[in-house]
Amino acid sequence: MVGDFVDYSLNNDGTGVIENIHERKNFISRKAPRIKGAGYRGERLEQKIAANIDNLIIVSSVQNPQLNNKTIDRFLITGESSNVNCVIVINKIDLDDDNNYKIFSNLYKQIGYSVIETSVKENLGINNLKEFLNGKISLVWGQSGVGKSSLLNSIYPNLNLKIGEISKSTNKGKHTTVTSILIKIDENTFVIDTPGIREIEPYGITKEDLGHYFIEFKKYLNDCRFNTCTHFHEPDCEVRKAVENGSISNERYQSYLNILETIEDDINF
Ligand SMILES: Nc1nc2c(ncn2[C@@H]2O[C@H](COP(=O)(O)OP(=O)(O)OP(=O)(O)O)[C@@H](O)[C@H]2O)c(=O)[nH]1
Ligand SMILES: [Mg+2]
Ligand SMILES: [Zn+2]
Repeated sequence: MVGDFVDYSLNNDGTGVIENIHERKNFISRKAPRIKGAGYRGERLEQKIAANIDNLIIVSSVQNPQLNNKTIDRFLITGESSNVNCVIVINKIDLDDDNNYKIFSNLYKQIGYSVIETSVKENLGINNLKEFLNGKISLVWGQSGVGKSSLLNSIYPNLNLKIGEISKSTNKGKHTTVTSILIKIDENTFVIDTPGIREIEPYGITKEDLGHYFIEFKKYLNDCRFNTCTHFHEPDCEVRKAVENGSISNERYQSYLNILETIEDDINF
């Protein structure tokens, strides 16, 4: 897996053989995309993305493709469930004259996340993002076309990563980056550019656990009447009370319900 520490032996011809993979501190994965013809209930395997990550840099863009907070939430719970520090990047702020994206950056800041607003085009927020990458191993993840490779090129001008166009008909990217690569910046700094993905479905998360990965829910979880509470229909649910009195944002709660609904009871693992 990208990011693994391995022992290997080197052959005379320059090829090598991996002999041992060191224990992983963590790894990020998602459900593999649906296979055509397998049907809705077809088996969904785990697709492992990268291991030993310090930062999950979740990149979205205000337009082309349009910002979707429910998608950001899915990336967030993937990171939270793997114990990785999550950082939210909102790119292409030059495309939003009315600054509507501020509603979402404020929402996530309020919850306690680091949110970095950037524009590659107007060179905004680039140094700010660079500081988060310094001395760390960071996985840069998001949908196709949000500007992952552009941001890395702009932070590290020597990289020359391939940049793609945005489709005029769908306003989405064209899957320009095709494989995940780990790039060494200096002795202590590594970044992983990844191919943009179409959908993000977290892997291996149970209905009972989901609430733990919405970090602002945590302080209410122990006070629900049932310890198996899924914060949906159960009586005396402290999470629902917090939504009703405004302590938890309704946007986030709707996002929670939306993900809860997609977790299959029986074939999740
Ligand atoms: N207006 C604007 N366009 C940007 C910005 N950042 C990137 N773009 C454009 O967005 C398009 C896609 O950029 P990429 O860097 O290839 O996106 P990506 O996320 O790496 O896409 P994949 O490799 O397909 O996952 C390119 O046309 C970039 O020029 C920005 O801040 N503002
Ligand atoms: Mg790319
Ligand atoms: Zn509850």
